[in-house]
Amino acid sequence: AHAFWETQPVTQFSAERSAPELPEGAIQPPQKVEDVRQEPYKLPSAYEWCTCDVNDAQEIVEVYTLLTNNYVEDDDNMFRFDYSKEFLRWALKLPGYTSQWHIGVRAKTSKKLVAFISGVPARIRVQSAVVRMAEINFLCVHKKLRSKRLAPVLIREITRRVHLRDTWQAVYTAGVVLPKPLATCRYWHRSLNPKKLIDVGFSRLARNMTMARTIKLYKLPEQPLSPGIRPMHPADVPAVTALVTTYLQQFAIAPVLSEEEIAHLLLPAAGVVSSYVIGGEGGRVSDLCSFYTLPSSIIGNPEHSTLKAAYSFYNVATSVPLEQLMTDALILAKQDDFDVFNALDIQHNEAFLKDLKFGPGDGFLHYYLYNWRLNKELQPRQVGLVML
Ligand code: MYA
Ligand code: JJ1
Repeated sequence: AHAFWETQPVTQFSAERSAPELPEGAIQPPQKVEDVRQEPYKLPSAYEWCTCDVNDAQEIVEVYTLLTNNYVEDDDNMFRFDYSKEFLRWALKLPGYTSQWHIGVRAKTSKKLVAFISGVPARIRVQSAVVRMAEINFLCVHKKLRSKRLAPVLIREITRRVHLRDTWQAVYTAGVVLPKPLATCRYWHRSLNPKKLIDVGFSRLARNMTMARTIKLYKLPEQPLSPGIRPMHPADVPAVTALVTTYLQQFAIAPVLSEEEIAHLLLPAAGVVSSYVIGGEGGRVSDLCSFYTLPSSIIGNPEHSTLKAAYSFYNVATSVPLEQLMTDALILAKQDDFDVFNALDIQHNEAFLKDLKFGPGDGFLHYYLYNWRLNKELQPRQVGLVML
């Protein structure tokens, strides 16, 4: 059923390879870098490989345009992720990144970009092992080139280029089921602008509810509840790194983040990422909440062209209840004109989702590891890693 994935070092669905007596860890031993295949994989003759320079103003527009027109949609094809250029640059330029892992496919004659896949370096702790990995994201094949087995070629090529950097494992997420999810998580949604969400078909008026009652139900205070909550500053990086590091230790899978990575991922960037802290003036930061900006195009709506969504990122509460901290995240997102606040049921999110009036979405996110085996599927609450 999976002609490609059956050939890859991933946990298979079949009983044989998921037998619990097999050891946890690498499925295949690392090769020698000098033994890694030197030639790129073969593409159909009308296409050629390119590396995309995300620092180049024109090349980032090409990646943006491919994704904005061809990337992930919901099950009913009503919404499509619309990652901004600034966001893509941020997500692809993580400390230690290489443009060798920002891989495009162009049509030879027109030079049009028709496919893309990316990787960024990360250290991921899986239970007690800290493993150097590539985080793979933004796999996309133009709609007109679908079902021609181009995706396996892109995956093989990025695998080769990751191997050339002496890296033998990867982590990725997808909305589709592949062999074999490490964890299956659900999206939850908190309406901030219920009228627009209903108008565009993102949500529906509940039975026995009027629009006026719905608007009242989702109303939030104008100002955050926690005195002193403020945007994170560069001076907070060491304290936030310490806070996040301790927090992430409790999960079965989580990133190990350096100060440099925390600075890159969490320092506020307009239209990309928002982070707020409590405490820290000369002392230690006690709490952190953060979310990233990922709008979706609304497909074929004459009134509204985009849905402005905030996605929960890393949140740590120590001086206030988590529910209060996340209420502040909702208030701050509302102040910034977001229409909806999205979160997965990972981390400690289950503890506040229902009380803060999030509702379950129709989308799931499956987490996967390449060339790393675990004996047991994880519960969403054991997942600490957020992929962009
Ligand atoms: S997840 C987001 C993926 N992107 C989208 O969903 C955007 C919209 N869709 C598309 O652009 C295309 O439909 C894609 C497939 C490109 C997804 N992950 O070329 P095909 C398998 C992995 O004929 P197309 C993200 O970015 C499928 O099961 N495999 O199909 C993380 C089948 O294999 P098999 C997928 O529809 C990506 C084969 O591809 C996915 O034209 C992580 C069919 O190929 C998927 N999301 O193109 C990638 N969807 O026959 C893996 C389909 O076996 C990284 N397929 O069932 C692995 C680690 C690599 C590094 C390792 C280093 C050590
Ligand atoms: O956004 C999603 N679903 C929405 C819209 C559904 C439209 C019809 N299909 C949804 N809305 C209900 C909200 C409602 C608000 C009030 C309270 C009750 C709930 O459920 C879904 C997630 O739920 N999104 C997707 O399906 C997009 C794809 C998700 C997979 C992402 C893969 C990422 C890959 C790369 O890393």
